[in-house]
Amino acid sequence: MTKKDNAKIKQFEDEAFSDPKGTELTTSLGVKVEDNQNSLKAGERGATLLEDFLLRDKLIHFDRERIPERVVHARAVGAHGYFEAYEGNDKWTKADFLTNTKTQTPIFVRISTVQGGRGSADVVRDVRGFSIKFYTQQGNYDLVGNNIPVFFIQDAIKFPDFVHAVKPEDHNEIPTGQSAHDTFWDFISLNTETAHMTTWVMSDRAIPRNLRSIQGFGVHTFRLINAKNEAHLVKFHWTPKQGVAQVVWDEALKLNGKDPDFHRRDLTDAINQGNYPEWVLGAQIFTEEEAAKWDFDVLDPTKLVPEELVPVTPLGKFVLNRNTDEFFAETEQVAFSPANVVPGIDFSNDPLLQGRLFSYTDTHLHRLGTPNFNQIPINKPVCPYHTNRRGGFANHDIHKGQANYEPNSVDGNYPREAKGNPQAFTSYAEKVEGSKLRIRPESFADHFSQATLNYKSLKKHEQQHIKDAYAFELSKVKREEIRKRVIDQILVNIDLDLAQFVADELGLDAPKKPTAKLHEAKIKTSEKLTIEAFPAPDIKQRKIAVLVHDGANSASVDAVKKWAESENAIAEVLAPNAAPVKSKNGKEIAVDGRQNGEPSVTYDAVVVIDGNNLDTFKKDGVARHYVLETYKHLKPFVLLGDKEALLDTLGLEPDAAIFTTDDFKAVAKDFKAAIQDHRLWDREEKAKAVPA
Ligand code: HDE
Repeated sequence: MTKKDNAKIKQFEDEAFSDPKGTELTTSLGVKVEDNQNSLKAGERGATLLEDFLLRDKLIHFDRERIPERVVHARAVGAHGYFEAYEGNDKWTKADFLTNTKTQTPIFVRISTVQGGRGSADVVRDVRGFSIKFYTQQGNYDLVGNNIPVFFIQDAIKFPDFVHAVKPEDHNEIPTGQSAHDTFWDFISLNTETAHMTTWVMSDRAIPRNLRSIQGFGVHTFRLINAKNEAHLVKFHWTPKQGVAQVVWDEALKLNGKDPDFHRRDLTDAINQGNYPEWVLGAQIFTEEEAAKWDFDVLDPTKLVPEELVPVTPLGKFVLNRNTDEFFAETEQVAFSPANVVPGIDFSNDPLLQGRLFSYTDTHLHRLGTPNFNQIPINKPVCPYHTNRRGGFANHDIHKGQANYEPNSVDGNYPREAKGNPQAFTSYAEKVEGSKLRIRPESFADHFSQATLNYKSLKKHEQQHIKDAYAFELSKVKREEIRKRVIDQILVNIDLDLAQFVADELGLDAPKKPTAKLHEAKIKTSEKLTIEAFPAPDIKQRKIAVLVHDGANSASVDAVKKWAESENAIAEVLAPNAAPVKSKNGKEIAVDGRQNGEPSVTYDAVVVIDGNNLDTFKKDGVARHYVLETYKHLKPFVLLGDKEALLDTLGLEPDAAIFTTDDFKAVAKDFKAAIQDHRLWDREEKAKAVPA
């Protein structure tokens, strides 16, 4: 797919789904509508006539506007972009989009939460789904992954039980978008294979700062096949060039009320702003022989391959550069499936993956209501396709020729099998033998060593957040026997200190030694599991709240705005109300929003402008809360002018992310570095003293 082809597709889309500007309203059949306000009545005050086809056309469609929401991953945001391959991938794969470095492959990405319904909030503690559809010249390839490298369960047959347990409870549909409830933890406590994944879901990975700063993982082991038909096993990773970042738990809780669309808005804004998010798609590539030597099974989706064993090979990069035009037509109707592969990529026998290969298509048949769902524009391949599939609801394709079967003689046996064509898909001839069994392999029996590996590999503050998250979630569990079972059967087998902390928080006892027979893992810590391994390279698209009152120094406002612009960041001036404020020299300062309406949790940093009377500030509870909350959430702020007095009033001590100065320029460099770091974790202990 060349840039020109890309442009052609866009032009075709634009023509087919034309812009409404300058057009008049019509019915679905194109009849112009003269009156869209009144239905057709028998007399001025009379009954509505059945004859009113304009009314019927409108209501009949409206009545059917919803389709079943996804049973999981219902809440999402979607965006378009492109993928570019790096050189040298033909060693591993013959997939055209991964080896042809001269083309850009169009992609569509959908990022989702798992538990909540379509209308739930964004910043819940949850896994993020991260699906990518590559519209390649060899057909559509879908990478349907998560932002966490492992999964809860080992076998697809357990998935409906797991999902029932995590979703809102059956009897009252509570809670929304949360795993902090009895049935989820009951399931966890009774299925020790979930231990590793729960350390990730209780970690900061599950409360991302934004969706531009999450990693993606294919989770399962897949295969890459090269032109010589040689196979390598792979684990896919995609790593954000923006770095990885989280919010603190109190921010997450507040964001869900103050801006439930926080993540969706952020992604859309960044793309509109031209700050296109980018990820490097890579893979850990290894052979069956290498994998056979490791002390875990690569077919077990509750295990990751530590990067100490196999580093990630970069394969290409992808960029998101276009927002959707219509949420339903694109983000809601897009149909991903791990079964959508192209020549050069194949599956492994991971029993979770094997079940997924069936489940997604089955879901689409239910949700989209027709086997023709691949003809919906967002799902349609961009390469030519020739099938003998005919009929079915909502068939859009009009086929030419007489033959709808193969082989045929009436149309010269076209479309015919692509026999011997290296572009055709052939399954990797993996040798299989064995008895038919419902069995879990012994090599899947170690449920704890990688849970411990993950926990031990994290920084102190990340470990503390995990402790706090287990304590928070379990404190919401009503049944004491479930709380106890999580401590006794899961936590003590991950880490004794973790178990003791959670037990203390819940007023329970923790066993003093592990209760399971533990497997001694060869690798004890891994460098790439901490978020700190993925720092941000800049402060592009970060949002800075600039607080002003009447009497503010307009020169300082200008200096902050100019600096933010030079960093590709966003400075927004917030005042007590939306009216412009008067600067100290009588100038009007334009205002972007109200301090009350644009809360601190939606910003990365704050600057309090000098010039306004300190007493005014002291009396303004909203502004003072703004600064206190910014402090509480470990974010940097600048207090211009004589604001050290304010620090005193607020009872805050100076630290490395608080800047007091008369001249913004003097602290701009250090302020930038603090914003780049996102949060000052060293402040966390002290910040506990500040009320939430
Ligand atoms: Fe999914 N999953 N899943 N899942 N999953 C769905 O498909 C399923 C699993 C993931 O943006 C559903 O179209 C089974 C792992 C994402 O549209 C459904 C099993 C991973 C998305 C389904 C799993 C995922 C889904 C619901 C265990 C990470 C959103 C609606 C065998 C690698 C896709 C739909 C999108 C969605 C089934 C486990 C990721 C029901 C049976 C592991 C990102 O078909």
